[in-house]
Amino acid sequence: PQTIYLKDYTPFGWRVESVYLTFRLAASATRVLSKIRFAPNPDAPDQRFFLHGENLDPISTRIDGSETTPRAVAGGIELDVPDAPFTFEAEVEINPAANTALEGLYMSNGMYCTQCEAEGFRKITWYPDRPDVMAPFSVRIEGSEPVMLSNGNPGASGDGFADWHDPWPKPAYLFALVAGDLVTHPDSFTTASGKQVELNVWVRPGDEGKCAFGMEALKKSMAWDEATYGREYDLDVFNIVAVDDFNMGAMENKGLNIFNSSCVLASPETSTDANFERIEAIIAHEYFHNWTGNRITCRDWFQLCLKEGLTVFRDAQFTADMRSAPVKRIEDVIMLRGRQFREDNGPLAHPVRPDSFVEINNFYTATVYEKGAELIGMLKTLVGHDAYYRALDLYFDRHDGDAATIEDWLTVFEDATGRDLSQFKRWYDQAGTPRLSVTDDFKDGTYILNIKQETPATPGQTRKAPRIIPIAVGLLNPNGDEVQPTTILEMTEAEQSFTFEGLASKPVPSILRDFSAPVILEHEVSNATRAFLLAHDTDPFNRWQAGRDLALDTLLNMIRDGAVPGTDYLDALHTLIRDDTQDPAFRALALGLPSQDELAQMLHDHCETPDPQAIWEALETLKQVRAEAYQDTATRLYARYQVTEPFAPTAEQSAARSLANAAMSMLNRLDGGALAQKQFDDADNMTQQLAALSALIAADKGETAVARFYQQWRHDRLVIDKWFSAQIVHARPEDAAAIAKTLTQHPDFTMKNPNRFRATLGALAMSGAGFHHASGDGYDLLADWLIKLDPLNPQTTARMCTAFETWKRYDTDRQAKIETQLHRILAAPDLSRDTTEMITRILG
Ligand code: HT7
Ligand code: ZN
Repeated sequence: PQTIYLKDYTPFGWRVESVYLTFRLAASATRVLSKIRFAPNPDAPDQRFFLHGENLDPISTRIDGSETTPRAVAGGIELDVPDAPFTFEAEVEINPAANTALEGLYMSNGMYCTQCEAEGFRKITWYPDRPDVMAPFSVRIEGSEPVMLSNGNPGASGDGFADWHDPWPKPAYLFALVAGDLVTHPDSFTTASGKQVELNVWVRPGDEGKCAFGMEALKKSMAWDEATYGREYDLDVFNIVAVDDFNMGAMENKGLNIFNSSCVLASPETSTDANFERIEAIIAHEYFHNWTGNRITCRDWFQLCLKEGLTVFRDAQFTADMRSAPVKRIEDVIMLRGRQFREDNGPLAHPVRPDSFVEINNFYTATVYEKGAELIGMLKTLVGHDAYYRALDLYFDRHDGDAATIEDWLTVFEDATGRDLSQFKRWYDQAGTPRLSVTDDFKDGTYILNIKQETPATPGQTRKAPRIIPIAVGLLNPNGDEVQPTTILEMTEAEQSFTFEGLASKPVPSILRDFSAPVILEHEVSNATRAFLLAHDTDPFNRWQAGRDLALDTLLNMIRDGAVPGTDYLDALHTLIRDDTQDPAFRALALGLPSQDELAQMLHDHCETPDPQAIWEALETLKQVRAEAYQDTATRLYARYQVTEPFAPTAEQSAARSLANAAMSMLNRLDGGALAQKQFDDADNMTQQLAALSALIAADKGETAVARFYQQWRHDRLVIDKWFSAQIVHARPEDAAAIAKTLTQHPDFTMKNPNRFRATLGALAMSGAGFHHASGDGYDLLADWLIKLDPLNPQTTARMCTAFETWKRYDTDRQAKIETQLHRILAAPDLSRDTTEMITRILG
């Protein structure tokens, strides 16, 4: 397969002035008629006329009304065209019913829907399917579907047709069409300038009761973007549609966002608190793309982080404002370390702005999204709050309607602030997670922090230049008072010292507050100091981090030599969780433990070979020891944090439930499952029900609850996804692969639905010691199913190959077993470009 390089970018030879599309819908033979006005692009080096197209049945092609025969070339067609503006017309036939890849126009449960990002539009009709070609689209949909939607504002509609016009020039990846038997949950929003916008959440009949939360989230997002960034909505309608079969979470198509139903449908009975929080964030994310992605889009796919990093940053700001900022930050860092650090330290490491790819779908990664968002956060820290919003105003003013680049973005910041950001740009170009090692000195009232930065080699990049790193630091004196409030140290050298003067005694440093940079901090700190920081730090993130470091230290000692958990950790955590003046959500997070994968990564970082079974056992032992040590506290917390008011998906109620459920899972280890069974029996919401089910499965007492849960929810696909994954994730390691295998034979298992596939095989891949069981059964089963899924859905297959990305961490036996599976997948006949690229990179 061909590799595409950023350095080879050239603009398209033609501008598109207008696009008229007619869809004659038929499940297995949809006709797409296009009429596109092209004019020469004076900025392009040549006027070669190439249009993308894949799996299209050509019916006719005309230039300025005359029939013409295109030349078929790789990935599309070429035509001889006039060297002046002209009209291109084509008719093609496509087969949505046969489209299992879920890219382009496809059917989901009898509903027509599209997914065009990144390169799906070329499966709909001939077109310059690249993000720097922007045009206004007019669409006519002809068919008998009760509801027929496209981008922009509605035009005429009547028996068998509906017209849509989107006045805002957009790239083809933002095109969307939905048609089917849908019902709406309607509402409206009045923008700051007084414009009425009609809002709809469209769902299948029966799901009407699960739309209200999403609609509220949408209205909050619209108001927040006006208040925070001064960005108003720009069409008369905003439609959201829920679709069951979808490769990712949601898609920001102009005026017609399409959502994986798991990311929009919500009700207390069927959704957990975590689901509610995620849905609110994803609705906000897609809505915010209207300005950061749609009005200003990307020049080419190498610039993907321009829209994704910024939009993730914006949605995190939104969640922090709607809920608790420290809790959101801690959750995000847990996720960043679990997914992005893992990626950055393995064979799939790539820069936030990659410089080459084979299949762009493989670059919708934690690095582009989450690390991309961290870069925006660092920029904001470096330039300050006011300058950040000044720069954003300039960005919107200067680039509205553009397909922009990271250079454009950084130039805006340079122009708005006068800062030179050339060193900051390395964050976009260099892969790998920097490691900061810190030592300190104190003499005559002067405290010195010596910091070294180093970034390990990553594929294709052996040498790394030092980056500018904003390191937020505060100092506490030994009685717990803050003697130096948070200050930002700007590290620019490979090694640098920072001095604080006039101190009465040696302070305790609190370094990297609020996780001010996506780095690994290495600093020798005693457990007594960690306990001190857990009790006294004024920065909530670093308080949590101190507790996490204590837990890591305890666990690593247990894994390495079977040490018993020390009292430093147990006592410090106990003091915190007993303190009812502390936010219950914070206490629940402090009770959380590092994942099996994070521990494996830590051991690997210390040049030790992780044993997945030993990691699992250490975690189990620590959970048991904590349960025994905290029994009375857990009993009290469980009673104290029962929510007695009717269920509401608020941060406050969610915090109480998470602490009560953490207490329940401790007590579950001591009472033979009695409390969990009672909670399961009494639950009137999914948060309580699923927590109880998970606890029962983990205690090997889940048989009845598993059967009852299925009976209760067998008609709800999204709840049954939870049923599939809970049985695998909470299984004992030696059982996980066999249970997953049995579940793949369940009548409700289907590999055509990505949610169900992920709930089963994805759950296995995330099950730590279950997936990595020494038998190799987990590897074998996953490989079997990836081979089966690839011909149907390459995008989802390729993404799930990341389960194997950590293979070089493990012992030679496991490595050999995984390598065998990787070669088996690679040898599958007609393996997709997506999966071939992933496996090849993983093999290294
Ligand atoms: N911009 C979207 C990314 C995307 C996608 C979404 C659904 C299915 C396939 C997709 N390929 C790329 C989602 C987002 O970041 O908002
Ligand atoms: Zn996005």
